[in-house]
Amino acid sequence: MAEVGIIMGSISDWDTMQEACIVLDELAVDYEKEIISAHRTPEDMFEYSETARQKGLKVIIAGAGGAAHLPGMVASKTTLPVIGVPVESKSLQGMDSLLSIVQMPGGVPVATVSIGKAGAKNAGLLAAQMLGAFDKETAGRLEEYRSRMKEKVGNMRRELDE
Ligand code: RP5
Repeated sequence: MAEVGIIMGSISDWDTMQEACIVLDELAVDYEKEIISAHRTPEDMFEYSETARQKGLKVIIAGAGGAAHLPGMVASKTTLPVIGVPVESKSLQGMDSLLSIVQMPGGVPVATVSIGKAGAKNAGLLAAQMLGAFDKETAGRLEEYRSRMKEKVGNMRRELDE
């Protein structure tokens, strides 16, 4: 059963948002993904947020670009943690998305990650870490993930010395 819900405003966000899916696959965390637009399908957005908990979701990752109101609006209708991914926009390189997502007024938090693919990857990792706070198996897989990163640095050092 999916524990992480990944939503995005458009198919054009998928290139970015798939980074969250890739890392969740690596960590064997079940997730679901859907396109839900705050301004084009607002009813679906509210339905998704209002039913997320009863479906068994524990964390929502929401990615959007431009006037990126999806993460904040989803957060307004659920007390599940919401992680917002600012998608890089063409006109303002994602600064618009970042500021739209990060500048939530006090009261309804959205945990905002960095712009673009690195942000989406970190959103996946952060969601797994939230689950890992209550689940030893996920926590163990996160430790292994960190060990693999450490090994890669070892490889870089050997490459540098060659
Ligand atoms: C937002 O508008 C989406 O999240 C996307 O980042 C942006 C552009 O959408 P498209 O015009 O590519 O569908 O709602």
